[in-house]
Amino acid sequence: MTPTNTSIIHVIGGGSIGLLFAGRLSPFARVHILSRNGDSIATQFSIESPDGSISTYSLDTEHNPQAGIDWLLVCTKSYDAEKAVNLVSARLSENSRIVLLGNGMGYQQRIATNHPSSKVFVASTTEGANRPQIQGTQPAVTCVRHAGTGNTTIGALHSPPPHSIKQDLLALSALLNKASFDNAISENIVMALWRKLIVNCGINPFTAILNCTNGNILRHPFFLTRIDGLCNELADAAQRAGLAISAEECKKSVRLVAAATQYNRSSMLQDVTQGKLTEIDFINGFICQQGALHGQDYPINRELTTKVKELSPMSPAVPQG
Ligand code: KPL
Repeated sequence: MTPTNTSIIHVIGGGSIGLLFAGRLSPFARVHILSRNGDSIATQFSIESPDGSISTYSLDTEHNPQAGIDWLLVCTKSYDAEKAVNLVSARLSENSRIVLLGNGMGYQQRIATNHPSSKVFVASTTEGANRPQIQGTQPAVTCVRHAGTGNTTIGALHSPPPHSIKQDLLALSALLNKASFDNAISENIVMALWRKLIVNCGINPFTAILNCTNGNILRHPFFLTRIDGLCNELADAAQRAGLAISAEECKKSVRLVAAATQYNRSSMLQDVTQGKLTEIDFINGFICQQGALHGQDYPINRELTTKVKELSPMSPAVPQG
């Protein structure tokens, strides 16, 4: 069944990425946005494309807010994802597909374990979206800026995926194509998540600590004196998880993405400047947790985690395992 006409997509997490996906999917599927307490909310917002054109979207509340959920797109911050899925757990069944579209690692497997009867998918995206900081009177309609076109890798957390899950992945990919999201299906989404995690570990904390855009970290002594050691630690952690990647490859990916997104303010820098909790526990903090499982200390990841935590409000305790 394609998620186009008969299915409904519920998007939980109304941040920039959530609204970007909700808006762009809405001409091709029925889309509802769920609030932080799980209620369906009517939402009007506009999306400014990278070419400057603006599209406006108006999504209604759902008619039957108790009905089962077909597709749940979880676009919250990593530390809110488990809570968000739990909020609607009474509406989930063996027919539900949960798609986790967030940064970092650690929570995806816990959600799959805690919701064994639902099908759990992961979407790792490099689409860049933010809310423009507007001085003075705020506009009546929320505006999301689609800052940079990226690509989205999707995959299932079930290994090996049964036939029905492969069909779901094809359907999801077809829907993303319709909405012009460049995407690919990965047979090994966990390794794809690791690759994205390595990039986030090498960019996000530096931008937050140095208060600069992604490209500007590349010349900074704080970055230059740590990147080799950091990449040794990242390669070690990734290799222990089964990803054959060298420290040199980690460094190349970090440098490449930082240069390609040089004018971006990373999600972590945005969180720090807006006084929000960061996702550090699910990025460099996750690497430290992985090290602890193997009796391995990763001092540079530990230092970056500590420094970022000093910049943002207290993080809630992260469940281990
Ligand atoms: O994913 C990102 C983020 O900001 O979280 C990068 C790739 C670093 C782009 O800014």
